[in-house]
Formats: sequence, structure tokens, C-alpha cells
Amino acid sequence: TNPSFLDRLNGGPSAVAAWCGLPDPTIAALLARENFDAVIVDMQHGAVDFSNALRAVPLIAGAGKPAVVRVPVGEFATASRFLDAGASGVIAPMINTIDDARRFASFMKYPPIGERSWGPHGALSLTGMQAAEYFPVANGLSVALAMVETREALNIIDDILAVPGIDGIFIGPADLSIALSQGAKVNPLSAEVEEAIDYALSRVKAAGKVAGIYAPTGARAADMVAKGFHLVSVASDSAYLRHGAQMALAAARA
Ligand code: 3PY
Ligand code: MG
Repeated sequence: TNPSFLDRLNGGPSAVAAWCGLPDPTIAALLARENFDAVIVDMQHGAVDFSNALRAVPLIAGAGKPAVVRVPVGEFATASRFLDAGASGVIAPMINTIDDARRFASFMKYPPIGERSWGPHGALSLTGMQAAEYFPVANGLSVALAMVETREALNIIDDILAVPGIDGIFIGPADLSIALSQGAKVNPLSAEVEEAIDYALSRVKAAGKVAGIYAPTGARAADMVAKGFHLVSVASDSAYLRHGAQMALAAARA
């Protein structure tokens, strides 16, 4: 049987994930069949609505890959619904206060850690587990990643990491660059963002939790793997499509 996504993140080499923002779930299904370690469906900035994202989950899991969903800002109840559908993890954007982190964790974990409500129909079907089998392991099967992408979050990163039920953090370098420049620019490759990334990574490692980050290109993803991130998402489905089209066209017109 497959190790849980959390065990894979903690014990394996860095997981490199596809990032999907296009609405049709067949795109996530197609990428899940490529050699990615996980597929992330983005409901914050992607064009994916709830029912299409929900449909992507069993298609990704059916390819043997963990399905991870980034929910819109503050939509913690939606996080529970994706766990019910069988998602292996949820990324929650803009976790800027301890209260944000606590509320996110409460929707991700069953008591005694949180207050997730019972109804994991898709999760039971995808794992083949009975309710009595799933319940005691469920909190370990649902990876909660809080996004650190503001100055406030960076300032309280140790407190966010200490919230029971928060399994790790996921860095948003673009928003972080806006925040660290006081709104002057977006530059996820700036020196101040690099410094913040190294600081955040060291705090996550000190807490023994999972560190994830978004990387806009393959080369940048390789740098983040080299730094020791557990989870690195690379570019996005629309970028894969555009680059593939550009390469094919360039070859056709050469
Ligand atoms: C950011 O860079 O701000 C993200 O949220 C990654 O998409
Ligand atoms: Mg962001």
C-alpha cells in the first residue's frame, strides 16, 4: 500500500507537484499521469469551480497521486469538503494570524485536534477503508498546509507552526514579494524574498514540520528542491500548455 502523503513528504525526496488552474478536471487527470509526485488544484487564483475541482480529486487519486487543493482565502469549510472527497492535502492561502491557523486546522482535523465533521464518502471509496478504519488515521491522511505570504505571517511563523493540526507551511513568493516591498513590486526572485524563504524554511525545519513552496519555473523548482523543501510546485497547467505550444510551433516553423 502507498505511504500516506505526509509520510512521503517527510521521508522521501522532495515531492514535485503539478499546479492546475484550468477548469476542466481532465487536465488534472492528464498531468497526474505524468511523472509528478502530486497534483495541486488551485481554487484561489485558478478558474476551477467547486464541482470541477471535486471531480479532479478521484481522477488524480486514480492515477496513484496525492490530490491537493488550494482553497480560496478563508474558505475553511471548503477544505473539509475536499477531504471528504478524498483529497490528501489542502493549502490555505493568506494565513496571517494564529486564529486563521487555528480555524483552518479545526476544519482539517477530527477531534480531539479539530472539529472536522463526519462524512468522508469519497475518502472511504478511494482508500477502500471502512469508517472505523479511516477515522483513527484520518488526521494523518489530511495534510494541512498554511500559506505564509505576508509580513504578519512571517513574524508569527513559529506560532503558526505550533498550532496543533497545522502540518506545515507553503510559501507564496509572489505575495511575499509584494508584502516585503510594501506594495512597490512583485518579484518572487528578489533578494529580500530569498532571505525570507531561507528564514521560513529554517523555522519549519526547526519545528519538524513540512515546508512547501510555489516555483514559477522548473529551474526555480530545482533550486527549491536543493534548499530542502519537502513539496515544490512547478509552474502551472497554462504555462505547460503555452510552452508546449511555443516549442511545437518553433519546431514547425524552423
Ligand atoms: C504566491 O506566490 O503568492 C502564491 O500564492 C503562489 O501561487
Ligand atoms: Mg499568493
